[in-house]
Amino acid sequence: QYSDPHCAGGRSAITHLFEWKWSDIAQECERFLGPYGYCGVQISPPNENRVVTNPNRPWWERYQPVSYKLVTRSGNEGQLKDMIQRCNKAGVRIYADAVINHMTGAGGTGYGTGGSSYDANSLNFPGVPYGGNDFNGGNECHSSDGSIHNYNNAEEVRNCRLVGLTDLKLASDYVRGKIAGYFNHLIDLGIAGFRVDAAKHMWPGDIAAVLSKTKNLRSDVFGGGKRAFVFQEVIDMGGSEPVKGGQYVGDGRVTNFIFGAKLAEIFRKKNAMKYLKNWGEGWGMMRSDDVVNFIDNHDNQRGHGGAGAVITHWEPRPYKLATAFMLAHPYGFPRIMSSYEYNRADNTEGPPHNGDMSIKDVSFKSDMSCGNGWSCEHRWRQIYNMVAFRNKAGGDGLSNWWSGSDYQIAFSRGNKAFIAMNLDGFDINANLNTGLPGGTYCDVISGNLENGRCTGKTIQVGGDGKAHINVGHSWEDPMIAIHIGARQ
Ligand code: AAO
Repeated sequence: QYSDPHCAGGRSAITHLFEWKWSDIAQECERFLGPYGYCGVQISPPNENRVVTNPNRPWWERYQPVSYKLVTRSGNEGQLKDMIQRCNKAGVRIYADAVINHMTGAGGTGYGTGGSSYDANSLNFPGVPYGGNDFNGGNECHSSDGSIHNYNNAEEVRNCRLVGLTDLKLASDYVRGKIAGYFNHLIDLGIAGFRVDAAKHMWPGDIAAVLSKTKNLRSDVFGGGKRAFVFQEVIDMGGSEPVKGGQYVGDGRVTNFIFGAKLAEIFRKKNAMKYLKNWGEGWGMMRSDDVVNFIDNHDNQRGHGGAGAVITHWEPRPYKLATAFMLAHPYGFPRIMSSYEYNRADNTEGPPHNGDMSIKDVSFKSDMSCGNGWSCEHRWRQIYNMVAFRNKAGGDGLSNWWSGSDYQIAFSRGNKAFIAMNLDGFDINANLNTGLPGGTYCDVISGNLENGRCTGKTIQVGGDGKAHINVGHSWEDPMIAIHIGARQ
């Protein structure tokens, strides 16, 4: 019911434009995401948050709600509304990061980004309004100081404070109504769904109760009777913690944290690539329709939120390979992280900003990559062309699996697309079955199809579907990928 992302026209991947301004996202939908086939965007939390000044405006202040007014560093309600409208028009869906488990951190009083006051000592949030009765306290939480310490105790994880953040009482009908009201406001603006932050820290039944109070999506945009797309942040590394991702699949999809951690081992050559043959459910991961997959996210790329040693944009060679594998493989629904550059010794640093701390515009270079401190992984050719690859592959399954050695693999997606990767110490030079109809295809890793010509390598597929595949082990991007949408 909540697991359909509502992609328009055969699109199949989303990107997280972390901390982007709404006005920049609107333009990005029109000039890039729509034309290059992205399904949608996860946006940073759109609701009012605490203004943190020490450290000065860290990225994580947006995970400390003050009210559900739609005013943040990314923009105000008018700008949000305009962005959602323009993106929907460009065929690109918007999903809000929904911080509903808690309000701001305990202690402290002040004002939020929308001018609402808060007093986290007396649990007073007049901008909603929430008061003392709307939070879990000593009756519900039995840890020594009201915060979560023991992840092996499910009650503590759900009823106590996550890193000291005041814990909303989602068992209360009033609180459920306020959250559903916030969701319905966003649904009225044309949003397609929600990333539910800290879902591990809420009871699945409470999330279900909130969702049951939400309206259908706008029928003028999505058609009648459609429910919001819901993907819940549950860090489940398969260890001993009692809270498991699988407990949440009744409420929508779940973020699949093991995915990036396992692929990091492979693309750092700590586990052979040939074992990817049965990647997906065969590796003990959740059902394909229950997951959102990603190589890294805004937390684990900067050492927050656990979940192992992932590969990030700071290591472009393995990152492009891992991302290409994620997009080429049929398992699950992929999300591409789009980051900004930050001082890696200081993992609190917020987005690129101007002197007055307002967020800097995203700027662009002639090769379509970004400037002004924005990394824009979603604009890397090796990544956006693999989004097109995935869209073209559609519902076709994995076929023609080949592994030449531990770190050389190739496979096709039915008769639509084919990829080969090489992390071994010698080249791939093999005659492989691509599954594709005969023709001259552009390798979309090394170039594009422009005015009917390939700007990078070309690959000749014979009438029998076979092609000579060469992938050099020392190439900057040791892979080739071809699909029926890029033929000379
Ligand atoms: C800030 C300050 C705090 C201050 C607080 C309140 O940094 O010092 O106390 O304000 O004033 C973000 C930041 C936080 C920030 C917060 C609010 O990351 O630093 O706190 O905004 O401004 C857990 C949750 C998960 C959460 C993650 C960060 O389960 O939901 O922590 N992620 C989301 C967001 C995130 C945000 C919040 C939630 C809050 O994506 O950006 O926080 O809205 C284990 C557990 C995980 C747990 C981690 C925490 O992980 O399994 O559930 O995540 O611990 O470290 C191995 C294990 C792995 C384990 C890991 C670490 O890898 O396999 O399971 O070790 O122990």
